[in-house]
Amino acid sequence: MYIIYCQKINFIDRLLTILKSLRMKIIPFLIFMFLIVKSCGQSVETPDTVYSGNPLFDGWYADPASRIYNDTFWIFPTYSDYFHKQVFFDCFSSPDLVNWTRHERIIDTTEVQWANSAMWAPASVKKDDKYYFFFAANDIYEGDIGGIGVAVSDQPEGPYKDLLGKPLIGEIVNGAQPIDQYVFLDTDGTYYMYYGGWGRCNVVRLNDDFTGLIPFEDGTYYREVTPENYVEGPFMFIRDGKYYFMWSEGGWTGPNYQVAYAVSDNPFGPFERKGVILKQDPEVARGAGHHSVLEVPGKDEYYIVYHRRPLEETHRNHRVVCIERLEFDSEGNILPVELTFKGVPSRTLTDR
Ligand code: FUB
Repeated sequence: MYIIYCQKINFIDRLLTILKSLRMKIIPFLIFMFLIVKSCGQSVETPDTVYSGNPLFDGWYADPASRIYNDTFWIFPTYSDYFHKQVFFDCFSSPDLVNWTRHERIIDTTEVQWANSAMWAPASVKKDDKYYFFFAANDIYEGDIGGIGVAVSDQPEGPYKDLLGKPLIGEIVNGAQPIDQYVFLDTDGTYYMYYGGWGRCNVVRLNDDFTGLIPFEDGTYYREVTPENYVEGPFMFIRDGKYYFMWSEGGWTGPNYQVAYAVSDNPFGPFERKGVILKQDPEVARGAGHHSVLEVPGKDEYYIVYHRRPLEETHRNHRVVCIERLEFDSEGNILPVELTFKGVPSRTLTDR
């Protein structure tokens, strides 16, 4: 009897010790996981995770410029219809990449006197508490009026006022159609604008209030930086001190539109093409291209926002705006992006 009693006590003792040691391990582990999740600002993906879905919002939109302003995600796209109907811009905001609010007609051709149609491919920049909205208009050819314009507002959702009453760039230089501008802030505080269609890309330096250009050291205003296979839609960002230059190639009305990139140690290149990272998936969508990259400040967390053509659509302007994660390998190469219908997990910025 006494032996059985002792064995029981022993067993309970051992059980308690095991439970104690488990608690010692589990609690720090749970705290560690909690901190990881918190530092990422996003929830761990579980069966309950809410995803953005793709497309991100209803309507035919393309060429999405994406930004983070005041802990909110913003997308400024082209309204994708016949050129003569492209006489305004809407934009979209979201606190979490899932719920999007449409802000209608943030600027239109009644405000921009020199624009009559084909208002395309915005770029957005916040500077000194003002929001600048760069756009192209009129799909110009040699001798036409139009090109790249700039407008300003006190808030991201406008309304925007035409800053100049005329285009900022209204001529064709180095064979580049003045469209598809991207405004890039370099680490030394210089604002560069990359732009160009028709397979040619220029970079210019913007002056302080974005009312004009300033020359480079050699006195020239335009520098051609066209990489191999470039068509349009340039984009630039810096990661780990490297300049990632990206662009769209192929024809925007067709299935083979795609995004490629190059890396350099400076904003002027040379930009040697590294390869394609975004393209059609016959199971999901065609013509994936004209993107922008969203970087969550202070995190190594990137998203690619782009447009694509639903498989069942044949209309050349039927393009929709989508999002995916943009990821890198250990050497800094961008990994090929998978087109999805589920998009990315909900993510707020207030708990960054
Ligand atoms: O949306 C009009 C044009 O289509 C853009 O300027 C090009 O980049 C292409 O996406």
